[in-house]
Amino acid sequence: MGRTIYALSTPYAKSGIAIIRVSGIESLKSLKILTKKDNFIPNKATLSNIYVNEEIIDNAIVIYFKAPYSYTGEDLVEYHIHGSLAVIKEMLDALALFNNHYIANRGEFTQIAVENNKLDLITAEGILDLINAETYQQRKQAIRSLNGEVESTYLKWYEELKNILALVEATIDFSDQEIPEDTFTIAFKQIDALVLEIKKELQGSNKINKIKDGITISIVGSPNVGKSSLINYLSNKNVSIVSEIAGTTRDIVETYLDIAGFPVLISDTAGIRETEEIIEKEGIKRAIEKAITSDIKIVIFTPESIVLSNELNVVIDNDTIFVLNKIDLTSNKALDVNFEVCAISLKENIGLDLLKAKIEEKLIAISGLKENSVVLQKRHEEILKETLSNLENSFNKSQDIVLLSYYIRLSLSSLGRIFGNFEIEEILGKIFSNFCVGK
Ligand SMILES: Nc1nc2c(ncn2[C@@H]2O[C@H](COP(=O)(O)OP(=O)(O)OP(=O)(O)O)[C@@H](O)[C@H]2O)c(=O)[nH]1
Ligand SMILES: [Mg+2]
Repeated sequence: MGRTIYALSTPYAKSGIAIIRVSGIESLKSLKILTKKDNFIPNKATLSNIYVNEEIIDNAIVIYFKAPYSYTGEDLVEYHIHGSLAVIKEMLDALALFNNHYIANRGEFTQIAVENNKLDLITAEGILDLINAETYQQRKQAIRSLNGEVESTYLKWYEELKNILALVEATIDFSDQEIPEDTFTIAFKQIDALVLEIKKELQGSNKINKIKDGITISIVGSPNVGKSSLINYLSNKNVSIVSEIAGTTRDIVETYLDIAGFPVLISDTAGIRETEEIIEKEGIKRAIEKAITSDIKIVIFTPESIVLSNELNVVIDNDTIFVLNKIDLTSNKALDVNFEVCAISLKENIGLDLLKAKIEEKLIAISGLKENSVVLQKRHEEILKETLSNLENSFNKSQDIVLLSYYIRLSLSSLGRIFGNFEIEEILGKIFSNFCVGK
């Protein structure tokens, strides 16, 4: 007999309502005992007392979902109890005492749902992403995989590969006769197109993965130009010390931000100048290293110092935003520079909305959002890379039709793993261990 599992599906914290889910063949039995009621109509919410040791511990809404019409496909009961830490604890303790009731492992509800074909693997992975999404853009990405957008692309490729295989294998069957000349040509053309598509998807995903992992921005420039003032303004916090003394910031000061739904890690750095001071020197070295490795660089000048020092020149690339701060100090708005500059005053609040719009524009460009790419799961990425290498192998073995079909078969079987076609047990454990308990 299968296990009956239970878990708190909401956070273990004081809240209005907490939900405990119980899934498995004995879930109805424990429900009846806990409520002292016998008749439960599936899918119907019922207000009921919960009894533990003859004592009423809560008044809760309970819902019984009859197999197979539940999230897991098993009999499933939801207890919507009051979110008191005492009630939650007593409920969990009471459930633990029932026969064959076990606390659920991470993601076990969803794993059972996949095993019972209530969900496919790719959708389950999308659910995991959705739960982990912290910003608007991350949530949007997750919903795309939940809606089957990713899956339909994979399915299309799978079908195409099957057709190519059919074409090639049909030729093998006639191998004692003359192999039609154009079989190879057609097959290679189709494989070539598929290889290109998969490569494009992988490249797009590399870019857009930043939506998942976070985009890094660093603020660099000479001392005293307003770098720390800018990080404080953007983060709306006093993260970095601001002073009129040049060389205030030495260490890298970092903070997490949500800019237009993008997860961003932004760094304030030491002002770059010639110095013999050993600590400042180290700070400047770190500032340059940080800037070079950041996705976006914000380089700040002031009207009195619009020069690109050699050190700053090193960090500049296509993803650099040039900012001219302290324009309140000058009446001369005409700038003698050959690059686009965003003129602002952090003191007088001038041009800041434009700067923010510029940063957003860069975030969109850098994240591949425009190309409509999709964030690929690491698992999918690995499978696609393997499929690609098998497909590319098939090119190399082009002279031999039997080898060609062998590599197409290999490609098919690697791609098939995306849908969980093979080695299901092995991958299930890996995926679901990232879920939270109760899901
Ligand atoms: N007039 C004017 N002063 C500003 C503006 N922005 C910042 N400041 C002042 O400029 C000084 C330096 O600002 P910070 O933000 O500490 O400059 P920084 O680039 O971090 O300097 P270091 O850490 O020394 O490299 C402070 O006194 C700020 O108040 C501005 O737009 N206009
Ligand atoms: Mg500073």
